[in-house]
Amino acid sequence: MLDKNSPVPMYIQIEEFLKGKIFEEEYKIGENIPSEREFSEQLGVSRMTVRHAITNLVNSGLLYREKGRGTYVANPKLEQPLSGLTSFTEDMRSRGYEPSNKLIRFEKIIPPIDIAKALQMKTGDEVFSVVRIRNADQLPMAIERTYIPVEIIPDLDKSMVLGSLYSLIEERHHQKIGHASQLMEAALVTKEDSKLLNIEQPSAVLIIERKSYLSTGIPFELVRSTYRADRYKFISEIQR
Ligand code: 16G
Repeated sequence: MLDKNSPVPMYIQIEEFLKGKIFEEEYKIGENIPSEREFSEQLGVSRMTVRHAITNLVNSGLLYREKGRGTYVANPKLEQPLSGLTSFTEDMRSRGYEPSNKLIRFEKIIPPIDIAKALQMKTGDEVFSVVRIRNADQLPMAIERTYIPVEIIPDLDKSMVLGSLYSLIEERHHQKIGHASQLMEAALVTKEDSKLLNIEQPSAVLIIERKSYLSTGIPFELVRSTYRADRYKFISEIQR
């Protein structure tokens, strides 16, 4: 199966061998693959070579590593359109995943000056500072750090942010969500976020900062989201 005399490097042969097992579904989505040690014994190559092959497949999104647990076959990355102003809950439901949130922080604070400015608030006005891990079918997809002016939802409490913020605004508060501006950048996951997202360091993440406005033109949220780059692709339609 592996040809030590071939000019094709051993790690590439192992990559092809593993890809074959994944495409033939011998290793199924979400399943643990054998350890580096097991492969190196089975294939008669060094662990370094096996690690090289596995790392390449992790980088290309076919496999992912979970801290202290092993390597798994990844779901194909989720394709997230960059066009509509949709919520996480809507995005996941439309794809057949069950969204859930883990609340990491919920505080009422006086925001740092840059946040107050972005949200067009007066000095001394308070915001809710909310940190949530957003899961799809129990798997962490992103961390969202959200600032919401207290004035927008004065009675906001912990239990409410365990559900959808957008439906709270639209259905309970009968406010219309209008538009948003977004910026996206690549980064390496921080130590804190690697724990929250259950990924290794170093791993790539995508950061999206969204400022959203009610249809009245008043900003109602400033959100910094950290998405797992091994779970997401962002897509958009463009025209000439
Ligand atoms: C999305 C939004 C975020 C918004 C959240 C509301 C991006 C980059 N971010 O994740 O700004 O707060 O949805 O979701 O898309 P929810 O209604 O499920 O709480």
